[in-house]
Amino acid sequence: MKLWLPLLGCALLSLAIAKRVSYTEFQLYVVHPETRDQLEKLHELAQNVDYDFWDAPRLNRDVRVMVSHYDEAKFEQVLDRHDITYDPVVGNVQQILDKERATNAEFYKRAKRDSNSRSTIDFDHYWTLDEIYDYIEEMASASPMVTVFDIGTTREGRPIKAVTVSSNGEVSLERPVLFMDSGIHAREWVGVMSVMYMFHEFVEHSELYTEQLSNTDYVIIPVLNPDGYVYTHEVNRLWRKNRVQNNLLCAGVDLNRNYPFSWAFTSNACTNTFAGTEPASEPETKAMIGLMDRYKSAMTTYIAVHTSGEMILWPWGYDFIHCDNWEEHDVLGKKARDAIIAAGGNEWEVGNSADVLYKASGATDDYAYHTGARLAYTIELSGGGQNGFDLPVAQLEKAIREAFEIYKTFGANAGTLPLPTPSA
Ligand code: 0X9
Ligand code: ZN
Repeated sequence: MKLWLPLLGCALLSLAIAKRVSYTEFQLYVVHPETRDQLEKLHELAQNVDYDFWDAPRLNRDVRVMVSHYDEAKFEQVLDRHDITYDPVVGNVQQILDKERATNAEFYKRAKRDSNSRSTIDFDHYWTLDEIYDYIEEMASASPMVTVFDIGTTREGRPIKAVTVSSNGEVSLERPVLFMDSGIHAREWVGVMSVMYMFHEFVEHSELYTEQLSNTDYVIIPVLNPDGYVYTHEVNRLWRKNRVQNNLLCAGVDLNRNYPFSWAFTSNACTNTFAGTEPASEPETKAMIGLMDRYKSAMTTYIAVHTSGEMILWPWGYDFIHCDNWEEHDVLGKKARDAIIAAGGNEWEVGNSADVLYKASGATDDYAYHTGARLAYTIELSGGGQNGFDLPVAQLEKAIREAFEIYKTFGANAGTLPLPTPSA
């Protein structure tokens, strides 16, 4: 049997390259843990590669889990044994993905037809990596506020691009910087779109945002995992990690477990949260660390943009420890939450990352806080309910406008903060 494994690996690999991954044979469950024991059990199941948890298990919350039809009976048996209630909500996950793809393709075609020489700038469809890169480059040529540069190259040879926005032109390091990234998790498209929306508003309608732009500079990595992002557009919509080939069977490091602060070893390279072979093993991580190093003397605020769950989370995330200035984080987080409510959104949860969500080591937020950002948040935007990461495009604009309320609140605040004191 052993001899066949490499062959099987190669076969799977070439299949993955050639063909779009299909989720016809996958079932989506909504599971509802009601006791500590049940919660514990779900945390344990989340480590199993056969079950794709779309949400972190939380008490008395709906948790979406995708399971192949092959593993269904086994999964239901475990849930029954622990009296965990569940509903099988979608029998064929591919149907959701197809619907999103069709609408997206339709918008894409229309946008291409309508635009003459301009890049696509509608928020009615999910942008491809090329669209994102074309747009920021175009803005860099058109606006003195914008600078674009490459901060590294991925394993598959794509550039990782950063873009800065400053009403002074260049980021001088003499005034506060708000540093942010999205797309570290490939499938979390809504986050990327929200950042592109902010960029678009700040650059093309800058006169409306003097409070945000007059004393704050922005350093943005719109897609921190370009290989993964392209892979979600072209092959597997539900891919999360980067695309490094770990071994014959499994690819991908979870870049949000790869940072060299409180990095924790994980043994199974096939899991969705594989942390890499060592801290900062990945080129995307190295690129981001380099960029943060360059701006850290002015970085007052950091935002990691993710989906989903409607949460504003503050450090630490690697353990149940509140960071020193957690109250300052909490007050500002709640201000952003109020702005979302005023704009017609839900009441988001604001709190400590480990308490509200779960403990996770080696993430960007803890790294940024450790590096000297006075305020460091992870935000989890609105998701698509039973559609998972496929928020229908009809709801996209609402979700990105809500995120924009956070960016405006944090952006205005960032400019009022003193520059970090250099560490000895
Ligand atoms: O698990 C993650 O990386 C983030 N959630 S997601 O569902 N988008 O994958 C949360 C990271 C929170 N930060 C820390 N725990 N440090
Ligand atoms: Zn994420």
